[in-house]
Amino acid sequence: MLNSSKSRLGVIRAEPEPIKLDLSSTALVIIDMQRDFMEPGGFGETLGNDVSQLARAVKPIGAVLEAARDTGMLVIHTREGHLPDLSDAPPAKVERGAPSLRIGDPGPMGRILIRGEAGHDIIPELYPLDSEVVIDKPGKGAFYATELSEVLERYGIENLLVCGVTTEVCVNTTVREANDRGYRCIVISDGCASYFPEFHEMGLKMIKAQGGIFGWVADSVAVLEAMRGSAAGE
Ligand code: C5J
Repeated sequence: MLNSSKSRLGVIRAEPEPIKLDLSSTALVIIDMQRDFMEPGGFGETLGNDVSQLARAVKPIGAVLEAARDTGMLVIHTREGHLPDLSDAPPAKVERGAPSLRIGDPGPMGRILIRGEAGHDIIPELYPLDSEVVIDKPGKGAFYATELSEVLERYGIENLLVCGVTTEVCVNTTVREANDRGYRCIVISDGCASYFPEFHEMGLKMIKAQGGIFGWVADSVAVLEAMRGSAAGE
């Protein structure tokens, strides 16, 4: 059940400074925790990446997801992918680079990055409940060509706890889109990961620099403290 009527204030120990939030108008947004990015044989690996780099984000996300479910917070999962006929996949994206398999090609988890295929689905550890929102997106940002804005407006959401993969690509793009739309974004540092640890670090720095030019950064422990504290009425 969603806790939307009563405000529930929480303070998150974040950088560049602590942020006080009404957790009843806050959603958890989990970006692209799909087999295609996380497992061998998927889109991420076709690009030459070491997918084991992303595993570290699963546990912290799982802990925040459990707290969100316990406290009735709106949970939104996103999935990057394309229609089977590739009508929403720009040729400039499909033709880019020299991957071992291109978007739409058959791979060990079905067609690469295609909706409905096994590889496109979310990993079992973080699988959405039927009651949770799943946004399918053709791009890196979760607002472009999706219904995300309408969903957030419908639930009266003003703040986003953002995590997922990869830090500098889909997490950063979504946070920038959200920031321009007026949302306060708190990025969960250990709930994000990149194939390139140095991009992860820089991706987080870019968000919190200049007084938090795109948002705030906090680890999962700080986020959980605020969520659990507010649930206990502190
Ligand atoms: C990428 C994503 N890296 N979810 N997608 O292509 O970050």
